Amino acid sequence: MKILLISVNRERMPSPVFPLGLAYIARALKDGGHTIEVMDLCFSQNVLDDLKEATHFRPDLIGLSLRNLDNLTYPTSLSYLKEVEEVIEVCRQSSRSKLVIGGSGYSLAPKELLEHLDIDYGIVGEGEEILSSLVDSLEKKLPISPSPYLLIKKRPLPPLVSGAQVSNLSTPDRTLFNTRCYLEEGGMLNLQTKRGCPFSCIYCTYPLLEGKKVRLREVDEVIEEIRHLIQDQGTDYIYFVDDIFNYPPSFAEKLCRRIAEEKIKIRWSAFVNPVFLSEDLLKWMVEAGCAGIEFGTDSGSPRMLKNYRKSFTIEDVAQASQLCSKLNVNHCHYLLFGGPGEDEETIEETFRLMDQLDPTAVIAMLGIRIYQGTELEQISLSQGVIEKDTNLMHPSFYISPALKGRLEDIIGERALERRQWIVPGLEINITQNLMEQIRRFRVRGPLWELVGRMKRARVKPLKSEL
Ligand code: B12
Ligand code: SF4
Repeated sequence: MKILLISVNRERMPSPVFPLGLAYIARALKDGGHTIEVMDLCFSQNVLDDLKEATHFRPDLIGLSLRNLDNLTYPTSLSYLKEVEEVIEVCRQSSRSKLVIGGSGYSLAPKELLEHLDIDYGIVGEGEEILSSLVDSLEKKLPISPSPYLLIKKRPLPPLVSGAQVSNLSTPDRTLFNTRCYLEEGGMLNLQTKRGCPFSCIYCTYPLLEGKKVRLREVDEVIEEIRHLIQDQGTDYIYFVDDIFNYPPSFAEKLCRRIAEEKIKIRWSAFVNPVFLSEDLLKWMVEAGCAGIEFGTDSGSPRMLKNYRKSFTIEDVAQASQLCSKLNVNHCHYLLFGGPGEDEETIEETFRLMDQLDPTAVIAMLGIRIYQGTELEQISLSQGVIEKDTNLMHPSFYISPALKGRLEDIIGERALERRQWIVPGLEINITQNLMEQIRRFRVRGPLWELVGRMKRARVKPLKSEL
């Protein structure tokens, strides 16, 4: 079968992100003997013309990958749905093929999106196996095998709890993509060593998307993929997209030892959970090229960590952050302000902890995006923040009633007094223009590392003219 795969994501903040999910889909379909073409819209100068040209391939099926629904940023929330609607419109005008949609953005509100976008098929969660089976049925003109993760237009929709999970993790196929653009304009390529997260933070979608059971790849395969990225794609920096890079810690250590022992020259960064970061593991990570660590810390208040059901304590955060400072590893704490129970006192505790730890950077998000199937959705319903029929494919944010109307001012004022704080929603130390200017200097890695350098050079925090 001839299949056109389209990555609709054009977001360039905080950097353009290689569509790894679609590269996995490409691998599965190619392995099934199908002919694939890819249209990645991220760097397209003229989306309509490029899409029309792509359909000259006369595909039998068009697969759309929807990574992001919106930018998760309050109060400057931006939904990408309009862009998706335009892409679908052009596909319909220039081709008669059926449309199938998948991706993390799609999987977070699948029924609503299937209806809203009027698409033929939707696949929830990991698409490799279900899409391959759908394509086989369509090609052989056989009845489509039912699956709880496959939504079909005008058919009764199955009840959904979480997304599909594949039984075997394979290797993505990046050959049909322009990886160089991502390396040059995004400063890195990406790689996945495992899927799944066993924890239950109240707002988080990751266990819904990837499941609660951690599925590990073979270390040999990951090493081979890293070598391929270096030798064939010219990569010198990667981002491990795993929900938690250092869980289980034994796997992370095994992988880092191999990278170090085989003297593979690569720099990388990843999401890290503070509770599983021992000094030994961090030393191996540094030996293996770790250049930056991102902690999903959320808060510096013990009460808020409990409310969010985090798997670690303030002491774990302090210990892990101090370890990074001791071993000179750039590290950044991601914070969420305004969750259930947040008040001025818990905010104060968080600023105090960050001042004490003095990390390379702090990234603060205001409000928490509410998603279907999370505990935060239940809390929001019970507190009347959303209604039973609120359509969560559009962004809705939870903001603690104690801070309504004041959160932006409280955080903005304090963040501006601190050099290493980045607040995307208030455009403090981050704007698209600034990021793109910096990338012109071929900077590698996440740009928060640069804020740390600015801090050392004593540059004042930047606030854009809003
Ligand atoms: C790593 C990560 C990042 C890193 C990326 C670094 C890098 N260079 O890769 C960073 C921190 C930079 C980042 C930034 C952002 N991210 Co992010 N990120 C993730 C994360 C944890 C993993 C993404 C990933 O690579 N997964 C691995 C691949 C293999 O999986 P996948 O893409 O889902 O693909 C599978 C399926 O979705 C499906 N599939 C995919 N395409 C298709 C197509 C078809 C046809 C089918 C059938 C199936 C299918 O099959 C694939 C293979 O199994 C996810 C959460 C998660 N656990 O998924 C959030 C996530 C994707 N991010 C999200 C968002 C919003 C963002 C930002 C907008 C946030 C911000 N304001 O900065 C930016 C956008 C960046 C950009 N330019 O697009 C949201 C998207 C949903 C939403 N709310 O809109 C997610 C889901 C997190 C969340 N809150 O729920 N992100
Ligand atoms: S925030 Fe991190 S630890 Fe918590 S559920 Fe999400 S991925 Fe897992």
